[in-house]
Amino acid sequence: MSKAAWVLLLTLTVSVARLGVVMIQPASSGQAPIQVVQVEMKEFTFTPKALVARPGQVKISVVNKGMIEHNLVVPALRNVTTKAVPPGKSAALDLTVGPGTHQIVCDVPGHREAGMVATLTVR
Ligand SMILES: [Cu+2]
Repeated sequence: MSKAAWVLLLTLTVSVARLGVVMIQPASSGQAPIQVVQVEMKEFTFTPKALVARPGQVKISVVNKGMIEHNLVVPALRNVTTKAVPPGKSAALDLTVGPGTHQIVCDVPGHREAGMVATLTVR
């Protein structure tokens, strides 16, 4: 391939990548969000404790590796929450987030107090 063709190909690839970022905007329902953040829960922690995402649509995919039920709640986002996740099960939470640091908690009674908190930093 000639050098000019490579440059053209590279330019096209960059354009497509930029389009992909723009398409984070919710175009239609049922479309898969671009960012997926994986989180594990157990007694009494989230792993990782510091999540990072870009502004826009984020899917938090959470698995319960503990022995009892947990959930994942974002109090600052109108308490958007997974349902109670039984041991060994997983759940997902679709969010649209802006820049900032949002606290994440498990709101099963006593769990937040026991340290079951994390942060989602959007930047
Ligand atoms: Cu919990």
